[in-house]
Amino acid sequence: MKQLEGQLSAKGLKVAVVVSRFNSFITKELLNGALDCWRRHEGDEDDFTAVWVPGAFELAPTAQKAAASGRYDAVVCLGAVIRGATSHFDFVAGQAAKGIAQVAMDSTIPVIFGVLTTDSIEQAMERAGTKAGNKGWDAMLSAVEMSRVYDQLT
Ligand code: INI
Repeated sequence: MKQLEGQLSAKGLKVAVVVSRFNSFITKELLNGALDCWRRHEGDEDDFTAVWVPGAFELAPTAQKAAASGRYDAVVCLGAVIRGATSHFDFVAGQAAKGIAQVAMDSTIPVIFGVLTTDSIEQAMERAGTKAGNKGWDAMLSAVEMSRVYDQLT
């Protein structure tokens, strides 16, 4: 049996992290988690670019441009859509997920979904570095792994 899997080393990789300003008290923590994961997996801080956008709705089109630029080995999208904070939660969350999935399908590099969609601020805080871990950290680990998988498939 042949098996293929991605190594968890970011050595020599370049990443763009598209991060939304909306709910920035949460997304800043997701970004910190992503950077921590990058550093702990041999990534160079100079090869980590954060791209700030207004909200989750803007993540997909910006990720598409970053992926198409040819400058990065992976793109990570970070955001927080909180039901209690918006009457159009389903629209914003759904569009972000659909848009990022579409960009991921159309790109030659991995495009990773690191968007929290929660019912409450408390649930978002739990996933941004408190009791349920840090979704930004997890998203970056997926980016490193998937970049190494794609390396072997192309
Ligand atoms: N953007 C978010 O990232 N999270 C939210 O919870 C949110 N709410 O509540 O509406 C949100 N809205 C802004 C949206 O993403 C766009 O930035 C805005 O509509 C401009 O296109």
